[in-house]
Amino acid sequence: MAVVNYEKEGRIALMTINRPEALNALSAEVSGELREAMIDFRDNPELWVAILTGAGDRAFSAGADIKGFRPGPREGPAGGTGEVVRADKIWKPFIAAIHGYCLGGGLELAMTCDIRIAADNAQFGQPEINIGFLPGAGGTQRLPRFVPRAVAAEILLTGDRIDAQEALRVGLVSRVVPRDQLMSTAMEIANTICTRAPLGVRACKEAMIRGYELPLEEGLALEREKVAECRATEDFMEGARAFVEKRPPNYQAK
Ligand code: DAK
Repeated sequence: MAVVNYEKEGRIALMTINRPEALNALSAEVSGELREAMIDFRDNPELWVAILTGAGDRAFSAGADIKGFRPGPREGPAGGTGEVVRADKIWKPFIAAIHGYCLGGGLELAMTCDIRIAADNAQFGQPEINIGFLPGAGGTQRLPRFVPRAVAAEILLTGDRIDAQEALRVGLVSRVVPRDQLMSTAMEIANTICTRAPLGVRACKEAMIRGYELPLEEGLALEREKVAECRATEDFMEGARAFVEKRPPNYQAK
C-alpha cells in the first residue's frame, strides 16, 4: 500500500501522508514516496500548486519514525527525512493543510511549505529534545526565522507543544479553520493561486525564498531579475490586456 497518496485535481497536486496508524510518522518509505511525488509535481507542466496533508484525523505528521532510529551516524541522504522533501526548493507553491499533531520532522516539513493553514485541533512542536535529540531537518534554523526568537527557543528547548490559536498568534500559520473546513480552505487558496499567472507566482516565490537570506540590496537585485524574466512572458501581456478589456485573464504559463 502506498504510504503517500498522490492525486491530481486539475492544476492542483494533493499529497497525503498515509500512515494514520503511526500518526503519519515519516519513515524512509514516506520520504521516498513524497520525494517522488514532489519531483513529479515539479516537472509536470499541468500542475501549478500542491497541497500537503496527513491522512486520518489525528495527525499531519508526528515526525520522523522513531521506531526506525538506529545508533551511530545516520545512513541515507544528508539532511534526512525533512531535507529530502524540501518544498522550498521547488518554485511552484505548496500549501500545508495541518490537523492534529504536527511534530518534529512533521513541523519541519510543514515549514518548507509556503502557506500553512491549521485545523482548530492542530498541535505544533519540536519534541526531539524530549528523546535525547535535536531537530535535524531544519527546525533549529527555520523556526527562529518564522516566529519570534523567544517563542522559537521555548518550543525548541522545552519540547512543549503549542496549539493552533497560539500558532496563529505567533505567525506560524496564516489561518485556523474548523477541522471539517481544512481541505476545502486549502483547495480554495490553491484555486485562487491557480487563477494567477503561474510563471509570475513561481518568480514571486523564488524571489521571496532566496531573497530572505540576502542583504536587502542583493534581494532587490534578485527581484529586478525576476521582474525582467516575468516581463518577457506572454502571460505578462495577457494580464495587462485582460485588465484593459475588463475580462478574466487566460494564463498559459508561457
Ligand atoms: N514514530 C513512530 N511511531 C509513532 C510516532 C513517531 N514519531 N508517533 C506516534 N507513533 C505511533 C505510536 O508508537 C503508536 O503506535 P502503536 O504503539 O499503536 O504501534 C501510534 O503512533 C499512536 O501513537 P500513541 O499511542 O503514542 O498516541 P498518543 O495519543 O498516546 O500520543 C503523541 C500521541 C504524538 C503525543 C505521541 O505519539 C508522541 O509523542 N509521538 C512522538 C512524537 C515525537 O517525538 N516526534 C518527533 C520524532 S523525532 C534527522 C532529521 C530529522 C529528524 C531526525 C533526524 N537527521 C538529518 C539526522 C526528525 C526527528 C523527529 O521528528
